[in-house]
Amino acid sequence: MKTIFPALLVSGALLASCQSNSTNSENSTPATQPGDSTATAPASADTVANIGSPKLLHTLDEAHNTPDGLALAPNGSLILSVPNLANNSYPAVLMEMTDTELKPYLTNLPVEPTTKKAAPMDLAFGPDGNLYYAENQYENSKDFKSRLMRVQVQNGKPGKVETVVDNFALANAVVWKGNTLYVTDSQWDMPDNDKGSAILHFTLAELSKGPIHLKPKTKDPHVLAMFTTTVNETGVDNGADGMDYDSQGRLYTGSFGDGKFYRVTLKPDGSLDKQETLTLTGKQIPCIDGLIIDRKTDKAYVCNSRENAIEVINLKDNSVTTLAQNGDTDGAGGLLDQPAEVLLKGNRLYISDFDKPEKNFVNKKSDAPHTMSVIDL
Ligand SMILES: [Ca+2]
Ligand SMILES: [Ca+2]
Ligand SMILES: [Ca+2]
Repeated sequence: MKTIFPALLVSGALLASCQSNSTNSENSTPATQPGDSTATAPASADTVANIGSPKLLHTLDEAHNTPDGLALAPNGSLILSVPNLANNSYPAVLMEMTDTELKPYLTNLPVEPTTKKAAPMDLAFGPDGNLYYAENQYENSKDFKSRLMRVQVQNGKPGKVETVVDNFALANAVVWKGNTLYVTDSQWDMPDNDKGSAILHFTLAELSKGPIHLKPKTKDPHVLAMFTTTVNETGVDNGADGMDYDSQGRLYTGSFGDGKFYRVTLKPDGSLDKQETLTLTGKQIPCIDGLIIDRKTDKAYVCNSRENAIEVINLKDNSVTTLAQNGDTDGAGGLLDQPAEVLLKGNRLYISDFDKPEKNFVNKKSDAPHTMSVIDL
C-alpha cells in the first residue's frame, strides 16, 4: 500500500515569518552580554525573547513525529531520520527531503531484536557511497543495545541494511573524515563513572570486515576521548552529542546534559593528541544537541535544545551569538520547537525540530505540527 504523506501537501510552502523583533544574523544582538546577572541563568519559557526569523520548510504528520538526523546525499537531497521517539507507536523511518518535497527513503529499518524498535539518529554517507546511521536504543533499554547501521546504496537507491557495530549505549552523531568514522555515544558509562560519554572511531577498512562488538563499560580500543557530564536541574546525564570538525581537522562535540563544548585534537596517526573544554564568551549554552561547522568560516552552528535556540560559536575566538531563539511553541510557522539537528547547504541552514522536551526545557510539550525549519544566512 502506498502511503500518502500529508507533508507533501504543504511541501514548498516557505511561509513568510510573521515574528516580531526579527533581525538578520549579521545584526542580531546576543541574548545576554558577558557580566549580565542573567548570563548564567538558563532561559525559561516566559523569559525568551524572539531572535532571528526561522521559516517553515516542511510539516510532518503524526506518523513522523520526531524528526532528527540530517545527511547530505550525493544527489544533493537531504536524508532525514525520524526515530519517532515522542510517539514510537509509529515505526522509525528515513525520509528524503528537498526544499519542495519530503518523501519516504527507507521504511523497513531493521528493529533491534530485544527492543523490537529501530531508532535512527544522526547519519552520514561514507566514502564507500553507503549510508551509515547511529541508533538511540537508550530510550528502550539502558543495556547497551544501540548500534551503528549501514544502508547499502546502489545507483542512488537504498538496499540491504546491516549492523556494523553493536553494544553502544546511546549512539548519536556520526561524522566521516576521510576514511575514518567518528561516533558519539552520549551514555558511554564506566564502572566508576555513570555520567560518562565518549567519541569512538572506526576505519572504513575495519567496518568493511564484519560486525564490531564493543565492550561496554570499558575503554574499548575504539574509544578516542571520554567525557563526564555535570548533571544540572534538568536531571539529564547525556553527554557528547552533536559533532563535526573544523578547517584544521580538529573535532568538536557538545554535551546535551550540561552544554560543555569540547575540542579534540588528533595526532597525525589519528590517535588522541589532546582534549579541551572550551571557555565560551558572550553567552553560556546550557545544552548542546546537534551541530555543524562551516569549514569556510570556522563557525559552528549549534542546537541549544533546552532554550529553543540556534547558537553560532566562532571557533576563532570562542564567542557565542544567538542566530535564532523563541519561547515555547508548537512549531507553527517555523518557530523553533526544540531544535535537535542542523545541516548547512549553501547559505541555507536546515533545522530538525525534535520537540520532545526534558524537565526545565523551554519547550513544554511534544505537539503537532511536527516541523522542519530553515534559516537563510
Ligand atoms: Ca549515564
Ligand atoms: Ca511541534
Ligand atoms: Ca512543542
